[in-house]
Amino acid sequence: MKTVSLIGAPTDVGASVRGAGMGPDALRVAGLYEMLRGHGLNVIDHGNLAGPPTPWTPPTAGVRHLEEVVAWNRAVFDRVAAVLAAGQVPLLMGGDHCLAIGSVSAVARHCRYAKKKLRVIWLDAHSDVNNPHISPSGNVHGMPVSCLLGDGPKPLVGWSGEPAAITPADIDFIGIRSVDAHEKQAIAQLGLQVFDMRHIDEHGMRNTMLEALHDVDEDTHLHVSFDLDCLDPTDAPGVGTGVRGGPTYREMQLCMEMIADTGRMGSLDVVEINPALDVRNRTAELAVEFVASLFGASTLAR
Ligand code: 6HN
Ligand code: MN
Ligand code: MN
Ligand code: MN
Repeated sequence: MKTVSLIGAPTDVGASVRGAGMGPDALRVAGLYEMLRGHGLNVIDHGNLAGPPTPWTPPTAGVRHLEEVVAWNRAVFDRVAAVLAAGQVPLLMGGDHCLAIGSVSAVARHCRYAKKKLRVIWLDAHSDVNNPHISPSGNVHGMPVSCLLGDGPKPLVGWSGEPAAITPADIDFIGIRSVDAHEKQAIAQLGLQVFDMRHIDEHGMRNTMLEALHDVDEDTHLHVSFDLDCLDPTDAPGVGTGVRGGPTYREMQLCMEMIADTGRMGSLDVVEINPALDVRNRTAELAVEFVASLFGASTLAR
């Protein structure tokens, strides 16, 4: 039986809006553990990782809270690596999206040893491909993809044991609708596969996901990095950087179901839930519904 390991990382260190640090408990209150158990999975809740408080200082050399971001990601990296080594599926409960640096780096290292092909699906309103030279905010939750591609603040690069944890061909973005001016250039230069909302409008979620998943095979480890602001803020108000015009509830469910159908999801981040901005824990409850679908809880037996 598959074992899913829940790892809480209660921090908003990579953001400028406070509150994402309460995400892990919001997911627990919404019944994440019980839902996974109910679907026949073994579940271990490892509790919350520890790390420094967020200092709320302005950016230095284009980056905010670098030292603290490194400390939190180090804790995430170590725990995700241990969970993968034990043959379990790590489910990182953020926290803000900067934590994907630690989790995806650990997954990339694991895939190299296990001789697996890593594919990353980035579900987000944002492309998160800023770096300190181009970021308008200095917030590291807008930079994780660059760090993973080998272009970020030095202390956040190279953790997988290679100069870059992933190559541009290894990652597909779904739901994007907020891209900063210099990020647009980076996307074009790197040739990143960005399925933005315009693409989903024109081709539908089904065709979009067929394209995004086309090269997933039995040797693939699929990592899903799920930023809750991918959803429309009317459905998911509890996020710090919401952008209107997201996929509908059913489009998002189809996206999750098609990922589940591959049978290759080996690790997952659930990030950017901000309970301080939420309405009666609606966003965490929605996250639990979508995670259920990612683990195969479709309407009919298939
Ligand atoms: N997130 N592009 C903006 C920035 O500050 O770099 C927003 C980033 C949001 C990041 O939601 O994970
Ligand atoms: Mn993000
Ligand atoms: Mn986002
Ligand atoms: Mn692709």
